[in-house]
Amino acid sequence: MSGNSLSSKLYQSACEIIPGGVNSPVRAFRNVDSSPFFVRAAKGCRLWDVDGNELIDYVGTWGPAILGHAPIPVIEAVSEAAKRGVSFGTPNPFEIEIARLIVDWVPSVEKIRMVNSGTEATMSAIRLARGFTGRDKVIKFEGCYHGHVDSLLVAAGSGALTHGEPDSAGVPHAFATQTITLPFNDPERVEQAFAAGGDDIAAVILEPIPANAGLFFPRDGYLEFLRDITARHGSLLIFDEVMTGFRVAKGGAQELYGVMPDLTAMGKVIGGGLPVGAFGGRADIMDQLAPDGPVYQAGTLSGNPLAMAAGLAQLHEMEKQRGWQRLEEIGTMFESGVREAMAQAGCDYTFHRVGSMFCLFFSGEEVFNLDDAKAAAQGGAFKAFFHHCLKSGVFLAPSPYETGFLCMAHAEEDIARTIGVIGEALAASRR
Ligand code: KE4
Repeated sequence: MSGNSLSSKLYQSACEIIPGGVNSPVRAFRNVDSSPFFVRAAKGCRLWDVDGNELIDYVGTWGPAILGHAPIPVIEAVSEAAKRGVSFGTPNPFEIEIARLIVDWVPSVEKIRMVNSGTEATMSAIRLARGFTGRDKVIKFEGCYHGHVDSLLVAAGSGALTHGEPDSAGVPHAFATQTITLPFNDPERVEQAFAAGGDDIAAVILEPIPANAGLFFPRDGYLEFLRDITARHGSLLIFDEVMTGFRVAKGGAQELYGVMPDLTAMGKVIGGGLPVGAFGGRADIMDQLAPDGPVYQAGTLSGNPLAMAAGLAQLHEMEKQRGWQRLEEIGTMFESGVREAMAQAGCDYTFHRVGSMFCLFFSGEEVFNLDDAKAAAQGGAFKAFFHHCLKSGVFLAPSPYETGFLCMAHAEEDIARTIGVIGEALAASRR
């Protein structure tokens, strides 16, 4: 972005009154030593910035835009709902409809409560797990990001990792002592933690497919191991499916791997781009929530009719278009193109994909945890790659510690053009 662009002028103004000029740190482009462009409009798989530049978008507003931007069914549903009022502060029929859909689609969910962000979803699930078990400690994994919940901003991924602050200031030491942070994909360390204090571990929370330190996968049997050890110790297993939910499969990662958590945090796709999160799971646990139970949790705009209408329209459209099958077709095409470009560039790269989620590590070494991902992110190759792609009209997440998203609006010609740009960027990074 040139210094005299409108985006740069807007960013200067933003920095005067908004911390870092952004309302969420990852948008600041700090990890790629740049500053953000401002978007005027988005449609399908494209963004247009305020200077008129057109970009093929693989950030997808960090996951919600699974149909692409401004899909007609969502726009129509929100417009219609808005004519009848935008918030009531009383229950509305949409809340039951989306709750029923989620209960039907997500294998382990018997009851659900809507909230307004992924952070609220994981925060509430943790409090509920502590209230249900009467225990305090929580196990999380290095590199997994669960939103900016005080007790989970420890060795966190995403923006915390991007900005090198995996342990945020402002979190009392007392909070952090209740969080046990372990490397992902290391069963022995989990066994040791439970041996040392299993009777005080309320829950184990994880992204079943970690996607906030780049994208990597649970080793064979790892999720089943976590399911077994938590059940044996009376601890709850919480899947944070804010990103994987309704994306890697209709029923999320728990459907893909056939492992049933006790609680699931959700968000992003279920809001159709509007502010929504949700948490749900076993009815006997969820019934501990106020007003029936002792665990308090609330929200002025939880179940907001516009957000519910947007989420319902998006989810129904995905089902109608057999979206998960189509996204696998698009993903397969994208992956074969990227792998061919990597081979032609003759470089050491590792490419991970599950469905419509992907990540390119700039290292030939396999990536199974945060340390591997950090090692792969060394050397600054990502920054040059990112900027080459952006200048060529392809917008990837501005950090090596994020995941890319394909959407239903990425057509063959978009993929072909993107692969050409990626090939040029990989070749340039070799020169
Ligand atoms: P929100 O509070 O941002 O809605 O959700 C937090 C969250 C929880 N769990 C997982 C697995 C997540 O990926 C997220 C948020 N994801 C980041 C992108 N890696 C949001 C982008 C941002 O922070 O601006």
